[in-house]
Amino acid sequence: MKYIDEWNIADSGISDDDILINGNRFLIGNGNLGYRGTVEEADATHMPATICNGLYDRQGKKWREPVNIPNPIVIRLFTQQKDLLSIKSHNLLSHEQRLNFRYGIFSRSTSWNVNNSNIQVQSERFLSMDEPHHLYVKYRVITDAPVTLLCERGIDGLVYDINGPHLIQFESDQYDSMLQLRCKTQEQLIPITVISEAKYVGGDTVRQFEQHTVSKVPYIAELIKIELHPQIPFVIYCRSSIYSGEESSHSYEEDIKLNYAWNKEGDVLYDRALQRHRSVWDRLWKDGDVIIEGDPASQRSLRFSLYHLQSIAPRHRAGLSVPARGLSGQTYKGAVFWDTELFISPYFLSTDPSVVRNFILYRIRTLPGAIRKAHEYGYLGAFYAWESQETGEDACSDFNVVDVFTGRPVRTYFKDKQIHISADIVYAIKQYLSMTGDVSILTEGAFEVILNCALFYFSYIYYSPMKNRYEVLDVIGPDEYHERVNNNAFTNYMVHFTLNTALEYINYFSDTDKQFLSDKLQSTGFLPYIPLLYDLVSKIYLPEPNENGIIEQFDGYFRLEDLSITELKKRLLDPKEYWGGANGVASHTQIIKQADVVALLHLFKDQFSNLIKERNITYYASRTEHGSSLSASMHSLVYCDVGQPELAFPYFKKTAEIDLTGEAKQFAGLIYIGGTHPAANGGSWMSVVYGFCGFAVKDGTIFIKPQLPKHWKKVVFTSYVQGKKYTITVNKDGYTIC
Ligand code: IFM
Repeated sequence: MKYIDEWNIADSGISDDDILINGNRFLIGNGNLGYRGTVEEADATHMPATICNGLYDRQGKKWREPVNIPNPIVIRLFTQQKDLLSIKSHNLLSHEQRLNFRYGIFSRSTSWNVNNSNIQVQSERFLSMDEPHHLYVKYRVITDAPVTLLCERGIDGLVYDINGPHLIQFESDQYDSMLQLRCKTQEQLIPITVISEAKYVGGDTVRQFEQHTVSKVPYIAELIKIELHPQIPFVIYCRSSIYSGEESSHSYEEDIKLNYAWNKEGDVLYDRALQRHRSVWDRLWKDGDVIIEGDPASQRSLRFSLYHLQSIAPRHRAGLSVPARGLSGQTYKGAVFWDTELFISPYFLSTDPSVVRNFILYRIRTLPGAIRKAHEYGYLGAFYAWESQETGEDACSDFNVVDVFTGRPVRTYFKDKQIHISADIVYAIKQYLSMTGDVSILTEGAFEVILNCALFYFSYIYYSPMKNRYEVLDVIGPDEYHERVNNNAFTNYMVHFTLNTALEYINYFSDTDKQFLSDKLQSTGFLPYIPLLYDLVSKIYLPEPNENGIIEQFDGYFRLEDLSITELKKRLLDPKEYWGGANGVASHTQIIKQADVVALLHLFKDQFSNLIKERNITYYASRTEHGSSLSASMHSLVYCDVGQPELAFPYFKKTAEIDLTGEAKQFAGLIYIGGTHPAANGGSWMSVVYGFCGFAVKDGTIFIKPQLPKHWKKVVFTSYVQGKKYTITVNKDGYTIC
């Protein structure tokens, strides 16, 4: 990996591993679509992917997952002998691909030796931030000696799928330079239309079109014969359009009209589209950038993280959220986890609260699915999907990992027992309300979400008459290695928080809109439980620190074997074996997967003293594998909170660099889990703004507690609070807010 400057990275790797990792690193996206950073000649083995936010499919009994749309930008060059010029060709001279993450522009420069002439391809592409359905490519070929090449430009329906194939009923069409590939998803027959249009600009180049379609559906392409003259470039300006569902149903005649314009002046239209795209990015960075002075590497990795967040933010359609691996592929079934609410939302809450509003609308829209899930388990209210797709049904399977020794699926209880998910959503709603004051979201459905989540916990928790307290039994906390534990401190505090929040907004509506309150209490079935709410709030068990100041992660945790991670690793028989579940090496020890008590200390930082936070982070940090990308940021936040920014710094680096270095876990058991890490990206912003700058908002007032790492000089960031924009500058000794 080459770091060119603070907005540009490059890589020249061509191995299979490089191709896989670069697919994520060089990803471009516009909130609607994500397109992996693969080269134009890629076939399915490079795992190119075009992912459309919110579009899922199921093949047979396999996992539902995002649909990988037919690859809209296949451009392949062949010699006259029909040898493909690819990054895998023996005659490759050089290859480098770049990402400009200021503007979400992928580019590549590759050269080959063909019969002693040096052929160079330079291309650039962007997924328009201005037009959610359009992907633009400029592909330029130049040579230093006369040469004849064949060029194939097409749309490829043969794509890589984890659990596919997902696409059926292919049809293709060609009109002039416009190619169309239409198909449907297997499960719900959702129509997909992919269009590719090209304007060819050749200067003095003589082109002989052999315009015909390669009709072996699902691939459609146009073949061109190009006579290249030295130093006279041949350029393809390509516009791809991708539509699914109702958006697919535009008229072919209309497409033809648009294509007429593209044929005529595609080069000019390309430049205009690029300009518009860049101005949207300029606008996004105005509020969304964070400046770090004194540490170019941190500046770069933070910006790279923010780039990834911006390029997956669903701004084009109401009620969409962000999958845990963004729009980088099919990993984790493209599902929305708690990552959105607790790790991704904070960034947008400060820089563009409308995005968080959309996340909440998504949870409002999927509330019926959460109510169904609660019902299926015999509970009341809303038990949100651990892995949520477009309807809120839980996509999480009963068997999330595979035993490497037997090849058998392992029963995991993530979906059944990570009940904190409902509370995480309530937590995010509360943050949104406190930061924006936008109470309208409550009457648009968020109040019902809160009531239903509280109701779910009513029906989940148990009263212990002996202890005269309510307990939360049989759960999984954030640390997924220890399943089905009792009184996970994180979960108990979150349940308490939810009940309190329900109470707060019941009181709010009791003062402001009694009719609305009464309607909602009736319709949600909450009314009979109001008296219980007070009892629950006051008697729920909130684990306290022990005599050493440590909060036990769950009942009995301290009795588990206490050993170091190094010792535990020595017990592994296979590097890919799963550490958790019934038989995992970590399950019967105090080694945990990710921040758990530490996450609790961050979320409820005002409820614990510095001493308690210090003791707990010291205790748990050494027992945490950080097997989840959600872990490092929480550690950096709590280390900052206790005034130890130098200890926080390596955790910040880890979370901020995850998608730059690509050094993240690629497998859980035998299951591929690679892709981008939006939660870690959001975590890097939190580490800087909440952590090193000590930014907090209480009752509409901004608080700053600067504790920058020694080598940082200054941080500048933006935050909206109650609709007003503030620019905050933090340096070693102080800060300004204006
Ligand atoms: O939500 C996380 C979970 O906490 C750990 N496993 C991966 C999920 C998606 O990022």
